[in-house]
Amino acid sequence: MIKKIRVFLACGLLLIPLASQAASPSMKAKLNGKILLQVQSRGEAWYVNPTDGKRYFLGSPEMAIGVFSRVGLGITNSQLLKIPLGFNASGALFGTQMGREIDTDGDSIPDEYEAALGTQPSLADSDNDSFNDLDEIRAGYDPMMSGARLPVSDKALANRLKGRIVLQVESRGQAWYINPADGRRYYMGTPERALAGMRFFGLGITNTDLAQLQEGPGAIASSPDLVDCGMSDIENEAAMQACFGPQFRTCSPAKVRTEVNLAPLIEGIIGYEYEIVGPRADGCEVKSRYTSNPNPEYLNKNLFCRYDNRRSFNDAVQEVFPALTTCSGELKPYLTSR
Ligand SMILES: [Ca+2]
Ligand SMILES: [Ca+2]
Repeated sequence: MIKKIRVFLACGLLLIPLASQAASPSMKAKLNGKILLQVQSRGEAWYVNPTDGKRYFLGSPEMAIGVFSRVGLGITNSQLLKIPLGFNASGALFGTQMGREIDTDGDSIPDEYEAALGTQPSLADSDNDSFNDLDEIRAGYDPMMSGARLPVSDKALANRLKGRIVLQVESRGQAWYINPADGRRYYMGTPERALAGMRFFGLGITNTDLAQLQEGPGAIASSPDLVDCGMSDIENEAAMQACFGPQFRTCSPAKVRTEVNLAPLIEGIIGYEYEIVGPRADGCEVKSRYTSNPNPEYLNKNLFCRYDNRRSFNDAVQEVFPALTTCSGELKPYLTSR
């Protein structure tokens, strides 16, 4: 085998593939944060997650929403407002298909989009200042506060998030795509708008180039029957049996929050949330994140772990922490480096 390769090298026959291999790190960097369409196949869409350089299969628009919730970075509403909004060439809000979506107040912002923007779905002029919501947003005014301007754009923040998917954690986790080309945010929180985004932002890619990127894990299935178990002490077996424990045994969608008061050692509260994603070959996948932490760097970052759901949740967690060998996600390096 080695001999064969040497013969090829000597003949210069490998020059072309070698050249493309040598170019691959920069090609990979260029693809970070992009949405790709497999032109030599049936136009399947992929998203290249800039944090790990892996490609994530978007499949259907519904699946795309599930991928976004896996790879997305949580963002507060006040941060989100500092990233300028993207519009269609016509000046309409990106991805809207008026006439095909419910727009109760007829202000050209569909009801669902109003929820993401924080405006009133039943009032075309949410703050009653005689200017309608869309005109205010386009002119840089706050549609919810008469006379107030929208926050000034934070260029550094927008640049840092270029190519990322961000999730409105203070709302319903809606996804926005920060377009690497213009640093603006484009709403992709519904299947219709995810499809519009895949069509608009999708770049054609050959199967050979696509194959150079490692494939990431699949989407998180959206779970309308997610059970919210509220606040519980996860170390207390009796308390856990009320709601989250049985859901974990069967690996059914549920979430639970837990809180630890750090006083009197230091002032502060650690809040942590667990959300069951679904069954995997080697156990039950659970997504978790800090809901409060004195160190803001830990907030809004996800950790995905496989737990042994033949055991109690507390035992399963004890087994996985602190080595986190069955875990991945943005929070992992923060928890394993010290
Ligand atoms: Ca509306
Ligand atoms: Ca108004």
